[in-house]
Amino acid sequence: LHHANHSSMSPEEFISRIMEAEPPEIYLMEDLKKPFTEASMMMSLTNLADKELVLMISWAKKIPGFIELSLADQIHLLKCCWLEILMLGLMWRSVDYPGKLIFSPDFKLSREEGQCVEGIMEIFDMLLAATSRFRELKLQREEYVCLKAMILLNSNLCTSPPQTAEELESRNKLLRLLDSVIDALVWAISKLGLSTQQQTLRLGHLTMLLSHIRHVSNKGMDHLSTMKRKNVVLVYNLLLEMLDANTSSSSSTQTSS
Ligand code: AOE
Repeated sequence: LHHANHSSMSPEEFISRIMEAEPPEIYLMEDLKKPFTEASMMMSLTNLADKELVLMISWAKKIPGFIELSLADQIHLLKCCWLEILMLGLMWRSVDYPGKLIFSPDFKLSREEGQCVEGIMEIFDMLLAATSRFRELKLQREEYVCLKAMILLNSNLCTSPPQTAEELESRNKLLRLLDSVIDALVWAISKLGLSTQQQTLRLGHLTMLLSHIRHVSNKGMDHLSTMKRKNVVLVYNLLLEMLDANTSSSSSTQTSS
């Protein structure tokens, strides 16, 4: 049987669906040899990110409406925002630990430990600063899951305009999906017992934080490219395979699991 179309879903229902889509906690499961070297720390970070990216693909597919987008859009969205999504997740895990980055329950780093990797402390500081901002705002789990879905669905929007009828259809679906996520975030904020004006301000503050996350992600990308990692292509093929496996952009009769 088909899942209900996301546009016929209440914001409450939509949020509960994206809450269920949340990936499980990931453990690095490595013997961290301290003190770290540049190579060992980058290796651990990369191993963690590899595991997270696999789960990120399954997460995206569980967002109501995502697999109804064209495969090209699905891939493009994930390619654009994967580091932002990882970073927001990191901030969420770290929000109760001032001064620490909780990459995983068994891999926590302080800014000083970043000293061994050239250029990483600067990124750590930006991540810690954005995390403090979420702490000040007392970010709620419902809001967090909405923001993460917003990052995914918004990442594509200002790129090349749709050319074909199919691209246009996917773009329209994407816009309606973004509406649903914004409605869901507004609903989540309305549950907090704030005045109407305070609700509006909170929505503003939360969405403005997304531009900081984009900024830190761009800085992180620059940093990563100076670290010259080679197997990016490998991850891309994995992405294609995983998205293509259980998805069709043309057939509306296909059932999804
Ligand atoms: C942030 C959050 C998190 O959970 C893990 C990591 C690990 C590495 C960290 C990064 C982070 C924060 C910023 C850091 C970075 C290392 C250096 C940088 C500290 O300053 C990220 C490790 C990234 C490993 C690269 C993996 C290749 C990814 C390729 C993706 C791709 O090509 N496609 C097509 C997208 C796939 C989408 C699913």
